[in-house]
Amino acid sequence: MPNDHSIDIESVLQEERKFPPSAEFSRRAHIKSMAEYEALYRRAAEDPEGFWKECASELFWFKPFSKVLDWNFPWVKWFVGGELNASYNCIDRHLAGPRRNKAAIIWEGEPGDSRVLTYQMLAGEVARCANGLRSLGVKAGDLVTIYLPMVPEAVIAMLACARIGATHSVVFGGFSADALRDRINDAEAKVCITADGGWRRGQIVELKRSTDEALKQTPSIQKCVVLKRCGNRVEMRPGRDLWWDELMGPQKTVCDPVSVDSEHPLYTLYTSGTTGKPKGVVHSTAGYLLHTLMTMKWVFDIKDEDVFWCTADIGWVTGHSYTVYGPLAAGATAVIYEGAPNAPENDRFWQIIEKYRVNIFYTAPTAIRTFIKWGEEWVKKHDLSSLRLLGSVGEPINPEAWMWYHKVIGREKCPIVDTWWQTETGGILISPIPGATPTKPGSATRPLPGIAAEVVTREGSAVAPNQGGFLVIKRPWPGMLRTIFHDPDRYKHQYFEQIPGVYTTGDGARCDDDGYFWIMGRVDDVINVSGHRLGTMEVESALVSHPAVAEAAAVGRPDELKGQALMCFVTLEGRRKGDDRLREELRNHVAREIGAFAKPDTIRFTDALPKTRSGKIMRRLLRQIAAGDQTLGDTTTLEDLSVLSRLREDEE
Ligand code: 7RM
Repeated sequence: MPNDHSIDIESVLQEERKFPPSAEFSRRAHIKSMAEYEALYRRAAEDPEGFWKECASELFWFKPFSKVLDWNFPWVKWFVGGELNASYNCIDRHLAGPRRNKAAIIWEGEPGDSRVLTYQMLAGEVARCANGLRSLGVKAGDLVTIYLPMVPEAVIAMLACARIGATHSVVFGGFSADALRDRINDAEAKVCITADGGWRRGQIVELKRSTDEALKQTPSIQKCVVLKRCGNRVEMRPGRDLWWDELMGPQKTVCDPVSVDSEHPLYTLYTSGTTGKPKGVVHSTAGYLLHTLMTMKWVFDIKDEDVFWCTADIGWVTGHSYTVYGPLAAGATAVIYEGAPNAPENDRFWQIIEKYRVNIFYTAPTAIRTFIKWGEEWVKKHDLSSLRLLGSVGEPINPEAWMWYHKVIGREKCPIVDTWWQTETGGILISPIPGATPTKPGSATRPLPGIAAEVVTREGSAVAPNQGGFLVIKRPWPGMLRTIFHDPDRYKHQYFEQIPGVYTTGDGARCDDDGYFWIMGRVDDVINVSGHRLGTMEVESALVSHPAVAEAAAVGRPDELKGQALMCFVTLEGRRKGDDRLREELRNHVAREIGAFAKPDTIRFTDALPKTRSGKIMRRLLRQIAAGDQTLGDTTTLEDLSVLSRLREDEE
């Protein structure tokens, strides 16, 4: 007898709209039709190793691999015995042809300064930096922490590490001294690269000051390289601190790339930590690079003439994969912007798109919801006609935000790729193929070729269409993480022992009759109301579909009667103020959209929600606030600490 508790999350929201790509887009796309996608998917499913072997010929190898896959559950090796260099693949191989003088990076500083680096120029800068690091004693296998603003030197430093076989650990420039210290110590980094400061909303973020604080307790650090960006006064400690310009300036502009093993750790990156202690996700060289390169073609349909802009910070995996490694491996032109979207005014992004005639724009739902709040007039001031493709990443994009993105930014002409992936997956796993897949607002649609995604019960058996469950990946893929730095047990336990035999993503999802995936939120965040297990996404989506609501977060609060009561934190559109009438209206609205059982017990209006630096709502903190906890655990990943105290002051 099928047991009821095999259904782990109920799905309660329906979305019927469907948007096929235009014939014009499909005709020019790398993948032109669903038939073509299906054939590729089938080919990869039937012969994964043959498929990935063929893909791997897109990389430049110093030594060919002898075996495609070595899968010793849960430990994986891809392209066994092969040797290559990531910086060679991202730079040198483009120098022999017409890409030599093409812009690799178009950089825009917040104050309005800008820089363009061609592939040739990038080659010289990376070589200089690689030689500079070498002169400090950095060699293959060493770890380098990079704590920089969004400046070209961040990319240069990453590629320079890759060039000499050092493993980089980028720490987001908005992190505090304590967060930086912990990450340096976990990585046991030898060198730290930072800047005097970075620009953010017209203010200087004093990075060197935080670094000094952090380096008081980091025994592994031998040298600290300091880039001059803002010109603010900094202290330089003799013997430890060196100016970037003085170190790199005199270096040679050529540097032989170190040939590393396919599995050599290219980088470690600490995850955003919405659930607690940060962990260092380790990525390989060959598999990771291949994954980012293939997805640039499949998902972003990248062409040589495109200007590609991913707005993510380099301190987030999205910046690693889709500002640095993916675009550069593909020989593309990537835009990098240093500052805030509202500096000096709310239209900065649209101004940048117009200025550089950006073709492909990739951002996060949290940003889109902010733009909606700011109003269309900021968009209307600019010519966005260069855009041909839009992307979203980081959270489920609720259908309301999707439609706004489609109409206002995409002028109903651009396909939207809602790309589902994680720090751990290295690159995109589930996403529309823009020239093929008819999109449905709110769905990341279908898995990419080679990705065996499925929705299953806690026991690991597939659930029926439209039933919620755990999103898992059943076969290894090249871009997957290889381990957690210094913590292989955690790698094994967290990802491979939750559900037997598969990679557990930690997300809840459902798959509809067309095989489209709908991400319902983190399974840790699932709310259990009177025996109904609800994903956060669907309740939040229902709230945001009300015209007064800009953003919402749903959490469970312990309740004697129901087990959990449904509590929702809501921010409103524009300057609207919340009152009891609106509160009632919103509760009824959710009941109408989902059902009476999902009617929120409490709605709390707030001017902001606690988010990670990459814009994810930290429901863990809201849950704790809802439960009246006084201690909130790790808050180092929180974007704006003051949000928390404001939320508490608001308590009724
Ligand atoms: C790239 C990134 C991963 C988590 C993931 C999801 C959520 C990301 C989407 C999404 C729904 C999406 N890495 N997530 N993309 N949920 N639709 N398109 O975000 O490690 O920082 O976060 O983010 O919960 O597990 S991450």
